[in-house]
Amino acid sequence: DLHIESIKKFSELHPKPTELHFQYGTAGFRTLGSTLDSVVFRVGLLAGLRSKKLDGRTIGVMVTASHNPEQDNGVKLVDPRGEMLEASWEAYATSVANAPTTDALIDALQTLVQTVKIDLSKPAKVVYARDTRPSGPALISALEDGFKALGVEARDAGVTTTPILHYLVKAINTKGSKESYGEDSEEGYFRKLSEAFKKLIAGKAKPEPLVIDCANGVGALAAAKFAEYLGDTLPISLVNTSISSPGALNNACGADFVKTMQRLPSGLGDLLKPGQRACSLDGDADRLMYYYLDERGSFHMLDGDKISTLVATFIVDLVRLAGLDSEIKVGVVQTAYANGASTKYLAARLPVKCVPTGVKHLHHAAEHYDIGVYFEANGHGTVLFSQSTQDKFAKHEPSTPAQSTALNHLVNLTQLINQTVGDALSDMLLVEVVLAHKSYTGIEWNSLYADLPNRLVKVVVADRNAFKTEDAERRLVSPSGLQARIDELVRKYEGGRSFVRPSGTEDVVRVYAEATNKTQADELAFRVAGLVY
Ligand code: 16G
Ligand code: ZN
Repeated sequence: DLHIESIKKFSELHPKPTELHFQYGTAGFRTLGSTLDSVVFRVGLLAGLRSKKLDGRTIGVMVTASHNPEQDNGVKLVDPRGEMLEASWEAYATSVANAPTTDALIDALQTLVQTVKIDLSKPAKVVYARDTRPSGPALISALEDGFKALGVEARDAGVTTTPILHYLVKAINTKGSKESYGEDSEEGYFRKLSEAFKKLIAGKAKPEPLVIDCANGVGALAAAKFAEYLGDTLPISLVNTSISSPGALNNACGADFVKTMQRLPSGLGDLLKPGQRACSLDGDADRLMYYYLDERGSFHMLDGDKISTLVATFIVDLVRLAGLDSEIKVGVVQTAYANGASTKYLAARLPVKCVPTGVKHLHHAAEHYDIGVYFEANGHGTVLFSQSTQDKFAKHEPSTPAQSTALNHLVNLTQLINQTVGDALSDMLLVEVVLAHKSYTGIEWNSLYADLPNRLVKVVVADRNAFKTEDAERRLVSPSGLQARIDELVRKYEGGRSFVRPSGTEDVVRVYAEATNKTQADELAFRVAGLVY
């Protein structure tokens, strides 16, 4: 049964704040950490039920608010293969989180059990972790109360990155099978990735040190541990590692700051020599931004689109060199935020698809390719190798030494890349591999194509739900008439492109614009914002 008495007892300790409404969105539940106690407790119950529904396979729970300010927190569920929670459960999660009282909570849970036909006699297993936020420990206790209330067998993965938690979920669920994803521990993750990295860069010139901005978050802990496994194969220097200084997390640093402000994070100014590459992680280490300063001290950003083009073209070349290009097709997935110049560069070389914002959309679209490369411009992304592609790698008999080398590289890439979700540390090693193979500095990488100047603004509106989009968020269907007025404006700008979409994580509408020069891009963005307001 549902352990109703025990759920009631624990639920009384975690009452829902009456005035608040919570929504399981693109990033799970995310808001002020101090308001999330009841939500996280209930997510503990949900995770247990999700596991029972999936025959006792292990579900992941991550407590993080990623790049958000330190006072925010959040919680999301990870499905057994290390992927985002299945979309249909987002609505169940929302209704369970919003049940106003303990009795209403019991009702919501019972409805869920009946609707999706959960066999309550099945075991429930969960693995959970948190980032470094000060509100984390208390929220973890609430989560554990949820586990106790339902009798969940729970494993505490401690303080770790979001992508490592995703890795653990997949490793636990594939343990002992022929699809084993690796040892189910943080050490297993570091060992797997560092071994693949060492094979991939064997014989390549040793790069100059890489400076990593850890956003004063959990990435600092993971990167420091990783450094021990990487040894001198990749000299790194960590900055913004103050995980316990109040207010430091994501403050003027980290991947989101760099992408949004298009400038150097604090703490790096004096460290970088001209041309030396550096990168920023975000608060839970699932986003990555590269950049460098040129001789004149100007900042150049290498964002998710630049990573995507670098990686996709490298993989296409390897597939061809391995003699597999007639059997294995590489494709790229982007969102409307991808810089128009990146789309043009990629589309001249391989299939490119545009999907709505949010990792789950990109991930699912990438699964349709033999090898699917997906990155959001904000630096979140990964590469997926389909099972049949991996089988082809295993069976293929190379006919020349060059083919054999390329094939080995591809196999090692499947080990280096965290295929469950975007992973800043794994992506960073991937970028380093490509740069080493191509003997590129950041400057050569950046010169593959020139970004179109662009501008992103947010607009506070009375009701963002009034904004509905189509064509992968590139066009508005409502409010009616607005898209036609945007089109009319865009036509006046050379190389102009603009779109408007409601945010999935903030109560605002976002306006993106690009044009052939910066002034025009800014002006277009503000004029479109003027139409929205
Ligand atoms: C979340 C998404 C990210 C997306 C962003 C857009 C996940 C894990 N994260 O952070 O992919 O780019 O939301 O935010 O799906 P927005 O809807 O507020 O623009
Ligand atoms: Zn993140």
